[in-house]
Amino acid sequence: MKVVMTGAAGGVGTMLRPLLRGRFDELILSDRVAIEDLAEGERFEPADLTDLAAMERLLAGADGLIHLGGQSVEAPWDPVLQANIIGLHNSYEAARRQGCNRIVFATTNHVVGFYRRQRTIDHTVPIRPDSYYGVSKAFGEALGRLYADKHGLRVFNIRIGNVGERPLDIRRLSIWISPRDLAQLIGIGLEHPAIHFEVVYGASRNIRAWWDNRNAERLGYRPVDESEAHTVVAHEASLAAPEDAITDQFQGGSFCAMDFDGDPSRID
Ligand code: 15L
Repeated sequence: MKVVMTGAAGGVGTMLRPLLRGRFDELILSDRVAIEDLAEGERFEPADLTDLAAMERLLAGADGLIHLGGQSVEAPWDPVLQANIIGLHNSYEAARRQGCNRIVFATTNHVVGFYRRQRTIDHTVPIRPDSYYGVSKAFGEALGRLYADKHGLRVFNIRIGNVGERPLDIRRLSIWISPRDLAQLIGIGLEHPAIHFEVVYGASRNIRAWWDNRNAERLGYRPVDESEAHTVVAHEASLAAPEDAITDQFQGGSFCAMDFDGDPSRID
């Protein structure tokens, strides 16, 4: 299997590389920024998501795409538009034209960020984006549905919480995913024979989870890491930087509070 990873120079890509290396016949790392420290079994090909022809060259002969590329936090509209709307359309269209049939799309918890922390939500709830970034990832999920239903691509959307070696604060105890659990989910997305279009949450075994992730479990996901092992450090971090009154009500945290001038009492 020849697999391409976009956004491979970013934080998540860098954590995943050692875990995915050697797992496929070929792993091609792509980004706008060059990757110099290539290991055996890795190859680098530059590509800009906003350049359809470059994306087609990148995906020629590929069987799978792990799409981490694009804007990964909130930003003004134009960079979000370029990377996550135009760039994502280019990625899907290039995949379709080149016969790259499997897409693992790194979407985000910010697609559903305005759900309250008391709620447990699954992959079927209506979207509640908390930012332009969250809206753009919701668009990405919808575009994936179109390419699955209309063009037969197999699309696996991972609504990632927060990836890291450990949860950074109390909020992240509910949404954290370790790099190896994320690598496991990506493997399911690329290899599970029965995927048409799926949405799962990218979370480890977190007992404080806000997400019912039975859809991932149904597909074979068995997370091995649990956030509870890191509670002391996470609490210390949150004590040092307490959340404001909007941030601490909603699952999306500070993404909800940015530019907020709404009425929280109307958000059920
Ligand atoms: C995300 O989607 C971001 O990519 C990441 O940097 C974190 O901010 C994360 O969400 C989060 O919600 O903590």
